[in-house]
Amino acid sequence: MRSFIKTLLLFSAAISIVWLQGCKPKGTQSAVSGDAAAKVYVAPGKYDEFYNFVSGGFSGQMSVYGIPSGRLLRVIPVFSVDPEKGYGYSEETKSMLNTSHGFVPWDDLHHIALSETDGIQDGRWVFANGNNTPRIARVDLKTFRTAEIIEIPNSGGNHSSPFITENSEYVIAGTRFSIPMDNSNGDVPINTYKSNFKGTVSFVSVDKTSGNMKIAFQILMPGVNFDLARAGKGKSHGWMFFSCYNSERANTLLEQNASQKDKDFIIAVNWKKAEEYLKAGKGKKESVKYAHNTYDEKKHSATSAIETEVTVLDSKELADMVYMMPCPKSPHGCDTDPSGEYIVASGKLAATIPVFSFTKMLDAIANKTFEGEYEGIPVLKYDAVLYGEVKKPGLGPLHTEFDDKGFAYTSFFVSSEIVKWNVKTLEVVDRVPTYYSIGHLSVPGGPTRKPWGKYVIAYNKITKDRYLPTGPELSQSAQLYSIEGDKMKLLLDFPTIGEPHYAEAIPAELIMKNSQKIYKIEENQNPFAALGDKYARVERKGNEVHVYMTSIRSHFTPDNIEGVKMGDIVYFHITNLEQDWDMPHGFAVKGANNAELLVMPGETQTLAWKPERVGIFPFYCTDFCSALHQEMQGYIRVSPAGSNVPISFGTGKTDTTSVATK
Ligand code: K7E
Ligand code: CUA
Repeated sequence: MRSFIKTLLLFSAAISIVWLQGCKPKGTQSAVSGDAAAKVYVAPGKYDEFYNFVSGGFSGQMSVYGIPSGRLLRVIPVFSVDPEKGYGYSEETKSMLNTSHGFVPWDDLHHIALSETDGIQDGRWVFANGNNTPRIARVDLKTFRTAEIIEIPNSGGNHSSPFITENSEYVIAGTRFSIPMDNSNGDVPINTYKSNFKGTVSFVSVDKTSGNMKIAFQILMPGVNFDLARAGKGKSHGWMFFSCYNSERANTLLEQNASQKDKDFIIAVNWKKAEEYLKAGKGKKESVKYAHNTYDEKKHSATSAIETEVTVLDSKELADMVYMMPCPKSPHGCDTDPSGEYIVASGKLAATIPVFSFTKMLDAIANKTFEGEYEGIPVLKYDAVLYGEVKKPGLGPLHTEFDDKGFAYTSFFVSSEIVKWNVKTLEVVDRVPTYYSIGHLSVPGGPTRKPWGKYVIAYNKITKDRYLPTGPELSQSAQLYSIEGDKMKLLLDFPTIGEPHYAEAIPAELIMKNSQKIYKIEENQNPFAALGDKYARVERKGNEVHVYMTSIRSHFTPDNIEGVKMGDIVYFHITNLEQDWDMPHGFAVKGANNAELLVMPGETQTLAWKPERVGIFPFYCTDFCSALHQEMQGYIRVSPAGSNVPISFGTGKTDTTSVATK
């Protein structure tokens, strides 16, 4: 044991030299086999086999690629405003980005979780975390739009999130930074970390039908840093496994101070037990403040509510709910295999990959094989819960995914490689270099009970010389490998948007069959909709001017508007009357301190504009919609404050006396 620690220390010293940069794999030639091109070639007009949902990191968005082609299909705005789509700019979408801190137009999105039924991807929703201002978003895969965002209270840095249980009962979030709880006096010296700072993990329930999220309960935890997690599956369904670091509970220079101990923990949470405690009334209601934003597809608008209470279960007080498994050196990834028996922990500074056994863990709990306590929580004996260690796997293991044949694939940031090993025998069977410094990796279905296999995709932090240079910032990138044979084979590089962290891939047919083509105009309940040209109109309400405008190939109704005065706020409510797939219209007005609107068929969206000078302002359609798209334009006249120009409007006529109101 001691020599193990010694090796570890020597090893981590070696690692820390290359830690910041990662090292270039040996032989950086990209040996691509002859048939690689054929394997990724998706002929024009043909579809990809998988959708790949890729986190955008500090772009705050999620992007969607086709696999195997690597073609970018869409960027879904989630936590950051997106002028391309008007997300966060239109009146209808602004409140999606509301938080208890006010409007927060950006976040850092790391992890993706596709919804599951019976531990198999079901293609209904994809969840994502906002790291900075703790939030979880749900994207509806019928529309590829963000449908809901819930803020997480008692949390600082929502990194360990969102991780989904096998029937999407919960998406789970652990706080990266421990902090004083929201309802306590937060004005404390930072060096009182050990007494005042706490961690939480949050269980956010997902409604089976609507997908609506709700914070069911939180568990109060010791003040460590939660990093990643996976739900148990199959036999371990009902458990959740979190990696954590900084068990030293340092509050400064974590680089050194949080790497003192030779072991941190994998924290096992029995959430079925937590549910029992919750039912038995063992939770404490705490007053907090968090935003819960939902997008209504009929009203085409978001509403934001501030919630004021959560129920907290205390891990110190409630027995048999939380256990700790010692884990070498700052674990990062924490992954469960398809059977649910094995829990793979990747210590960033460790020389081996420990694989824990769920069965042994239950035995150790039953036999009280504890080596002590950590903050009132039983710590299980390492040897009692360990299934075995993958020896000499590589440098800096981060994350592990699984295929359908009993193999695991672990990413190694420092040695820039993917290592394939046998889950049962723990033998390394293959390794391939990645270019360069891989973070997460993804096998289609890799985190579920039923991996689809076929490919592993590397998401790399550094690209160096792989693409044409683009100034100081180079593209981040993904690399696609075939895992069909015994040996992994590099097939393709493709650039990604933002910094990719986690991603999930899912067979295309699970999603494309449900893809929505239009919003039905007769179902449009936006209070500002004009459901036909005859309802188009302009109304003054004090200093607000409401323009109820329709768009259809290739004109706006109305397209000439007068009677707006300085000091007014103009609301352009645009209803797209089209009922054809792929027929959005855009809307932009000169000088607006805003973005465009991009309005889908049957939808209504609103742009607010405060004119800042007198004159004639053109507006036009931004999305090339027909041969006469360029003719799809109009003018709005702004007169001085106090002018007596009356409100008037029209398209091709000036008689606006008979206008229906909806
Ligand atoms: Cu490893 Cu934030 Cu999942 Cu990035 S994290 S790599
Ligand atoms: Cu409508 Cu271009």
